[in-house]
Amino acid sequence: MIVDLRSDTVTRPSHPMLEAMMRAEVGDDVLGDDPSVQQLEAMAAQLSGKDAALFTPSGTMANQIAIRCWTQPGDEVLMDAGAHPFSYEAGAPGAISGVLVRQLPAPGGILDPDTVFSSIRPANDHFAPPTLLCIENTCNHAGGTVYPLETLETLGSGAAELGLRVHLDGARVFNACVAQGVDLRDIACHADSVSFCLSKGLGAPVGSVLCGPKEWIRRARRVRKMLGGGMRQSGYLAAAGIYALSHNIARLVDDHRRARRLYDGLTSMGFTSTEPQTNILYVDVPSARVAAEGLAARGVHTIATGKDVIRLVTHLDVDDAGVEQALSAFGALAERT
Ligand code: TLP
Repeated sequence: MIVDLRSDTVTRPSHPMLEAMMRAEVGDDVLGDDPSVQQLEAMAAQLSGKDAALFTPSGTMANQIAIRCWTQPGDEVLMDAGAHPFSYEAGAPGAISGVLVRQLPAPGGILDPDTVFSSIRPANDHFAPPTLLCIENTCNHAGGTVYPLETLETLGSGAAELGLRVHLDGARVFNACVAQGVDLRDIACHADSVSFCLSKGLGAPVGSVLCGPKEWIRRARRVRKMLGGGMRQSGYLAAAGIYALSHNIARLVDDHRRARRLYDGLTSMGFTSTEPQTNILYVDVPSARVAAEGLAARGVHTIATGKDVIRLVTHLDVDDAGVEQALSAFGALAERT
């Protein structure tokens, strides 16, 4: 059996999801008449507590539209140095929005409000004006870590006082919701805009949603068009998203439980790993490329994210048997090293 732990992006639509896609009523979303896309956007707005929402082809596009719509060229955008929009989006903030990214340290993936606010310089013609703070929840590069709600509150209210907008990259925000037992709106209320991915742990094949104020989303729609993200019968994809939001949120606890089982098994074999708060682990191995090849030979796919680190991500296509298979592949690796 193949156990694909490379990312939660690898999930395939289930049969019921495919059936929902086949039954979808569609129109032409660029012409504004796709009922399924409209339904998904209304659902996302309602879940996030924002006025409006926009269906995008990817989380990357959602983040970059947010940056573009909250800033002017020459502005400064603050984020964790390892944050996705800066570290994994191909230089897009500079290329698409002409902004400077101020990279902040974020131990454990969590920005410290004092660090953020003390890095903000007073208005002065020498300085790029800071206008946007990006927060990633859960934080991918730190191992799916979850922002405490009080920290989000402090960051959100402090940013507002200083005149900064807040965009929450919530690619995996539902993992945070489930881990904390809260609704999306309890997290999203601390940000001006929030994006979340349907194509990760929620199991849809494609798509993300960007949520925010009504007039701002109208502009975001235009920027999506500019970037080539206007889609036509995208209702088929939106139907997968509606299915995902209706059926696949609560079950994320299973992914968290399996990540914990992986952690317990790996640490008992002597491996060191980040302790999962949600569905991601970074495991230290002597040579990541060789380790990943050895695991793959046993049907366990992982990603070498550094010279001596591999990432494991649990998701709805990895069951308990898959986790045990992964642990025995690591067992064989431990014997070899
Ligand atoms: N992350 C991917 C890779 O790009 C690293 C993954 O496998 O984890 N924000 C966050 C926090 C993300 O982790 C990702 C994808 C995105 C945004 C972008 O989403 P997509 O892949 O839909 O553009």
